[in-house]
Amino acid sequence: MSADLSDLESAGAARIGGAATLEELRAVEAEVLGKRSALADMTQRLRELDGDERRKRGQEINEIRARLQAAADARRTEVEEAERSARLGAEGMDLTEVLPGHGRGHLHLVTQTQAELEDVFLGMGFLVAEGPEVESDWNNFEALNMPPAHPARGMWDTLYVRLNEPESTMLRTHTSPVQIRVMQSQPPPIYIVAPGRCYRRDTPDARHLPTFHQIEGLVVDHGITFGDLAGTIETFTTAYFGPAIHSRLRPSYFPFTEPSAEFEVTCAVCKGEGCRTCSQTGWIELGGCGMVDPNVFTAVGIDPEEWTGFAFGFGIDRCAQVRHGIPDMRVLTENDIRFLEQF
Ligand code: 2U9
Repeated sequence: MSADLSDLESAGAARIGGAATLEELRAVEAEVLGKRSALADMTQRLRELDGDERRKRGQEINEIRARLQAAADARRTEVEEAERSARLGAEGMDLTEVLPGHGRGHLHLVTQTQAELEDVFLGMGFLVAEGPEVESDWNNFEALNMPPAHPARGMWDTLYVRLNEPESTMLRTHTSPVQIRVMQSQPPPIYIVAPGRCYRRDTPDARHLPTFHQIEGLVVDHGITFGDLAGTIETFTTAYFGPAIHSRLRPSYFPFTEPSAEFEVTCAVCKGEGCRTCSQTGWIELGGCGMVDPNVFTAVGIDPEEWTGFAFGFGIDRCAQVRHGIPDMRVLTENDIRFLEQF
């Protein structure tokens, strides 16, 4: 090939390769391959040559045109792809923004507390059981030794649901119906905790929420005693709050346990010294517990002469409040990011 054609081809290929946008490429194509290009001019001048030389040079020009056209087509594909990715990058939405693990967003303190409590009880050999938040009167009250119109029902201000007979269906006031369902569906031995959301017709204040979270435990086995209950409460307390925190029991009353007790833990604020939070007692009330009443066993078809058991219950929100020293529980429902970000 003659030197002028070879220079023309390499110059044209360099121009095509350097085109950065589709618009630039269109202009370069017209300049290198168009009617007013040097290549077109050379084609015009072929007629000045004669015979064999004209044929040979004409063939070379055609080959160069074909190679430059192929180079231009290949470059177009590259530039189109680059422009498309740039456009997608610019227009794309970052949907990962609120996913945990990206440094932004995390589980709510109450959810974290529930998971930690479940871990503690799983470590002690309990299983986690769950049930519905809309419950029957029988599961929520009657099976728990509270027949209709029993005065103890007044301990729970109940939100009823307009379904079936009036006052037969409700938002559960505690997670105890989960234990009723478990006892009806499997024989002892039973070692379970039931965490979940509960509802009461209450006015919110610093220590109460009308929608709150509870975790209740139930053990049914041969020869279970009040000593097993006290030991379980103490083991859980030190595992969750740390070795400086202990528990104690005081006599109380619940319709579904006999005997019943309230359990208190060392005040986390003053470590038992006595302060305003614990009214100078050094103790904070956390929940209730007791030996399962034989009437409850009879209601679910478990023989109270053969089996004994204990149960306990406490608020998950209250647990988070005690451990983190939160003065007013209402912040747990307000979704103020300045509060939530601290945990
Ligand atoms: C069955 C039998 C017995 C669970 C118990 C308590 C005492 C208790 C409350 C404390 C504060 C819940 O968060 S709270 O409102 N709980 O005092 N709960 S004994 O007794 C049961 C449960 C299920 C079948």
